[in-house]
Amino acid sequence: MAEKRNIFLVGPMGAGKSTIGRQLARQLHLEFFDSDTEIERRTGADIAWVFELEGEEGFRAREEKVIEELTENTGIVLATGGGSILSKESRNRLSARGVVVYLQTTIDKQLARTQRDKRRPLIAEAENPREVLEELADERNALYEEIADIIVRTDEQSTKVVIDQIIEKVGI
Ligand code: SKM
Repeated sequence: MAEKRNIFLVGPMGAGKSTIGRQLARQLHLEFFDSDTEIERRTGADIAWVFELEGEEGFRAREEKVIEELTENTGIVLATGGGSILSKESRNRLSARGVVVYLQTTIDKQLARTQRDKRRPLIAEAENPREVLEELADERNALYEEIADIIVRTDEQSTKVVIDQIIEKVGI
């Protein structure tokens, strides 16, 4: 890359942001961050525990702060939490400070990838996780689209093919 740009991955839980982000960063020799991991590192607690102790509101405040700080870097790949785009400030920062890649997938894939995951308290306890994911999609898909520079589907292709598409579309 001529100038070190940032790549920010947005999309719902289970879209593959962390897995794809880590490999994409390795391939491009960029540093990788994951906002959920960063919150866990700073609090010393897993995401489910942060939700339990501080509620979703407390978690969102932490998430906004982490996005604010991480997006100040240059030359990073950042996998964002699925709900990080709920914050207008975070949407503005992501749009302004890097190329935003929206990873799209199906509800079926999300369900398969998020089973028994300590980082997904919003669906872990739900009686009907599919319904929750559908509601979240209704509420959030327009927000992902609003800030996306590039949209890539992750449900029908391998991680390698997704990464090749991102690299091609970003024009790195
Ligand atoms: O940030 C975590 C947390 O479980 C909340 C979330 C969401 O709201 O979609 C997604 C995860 O990445």
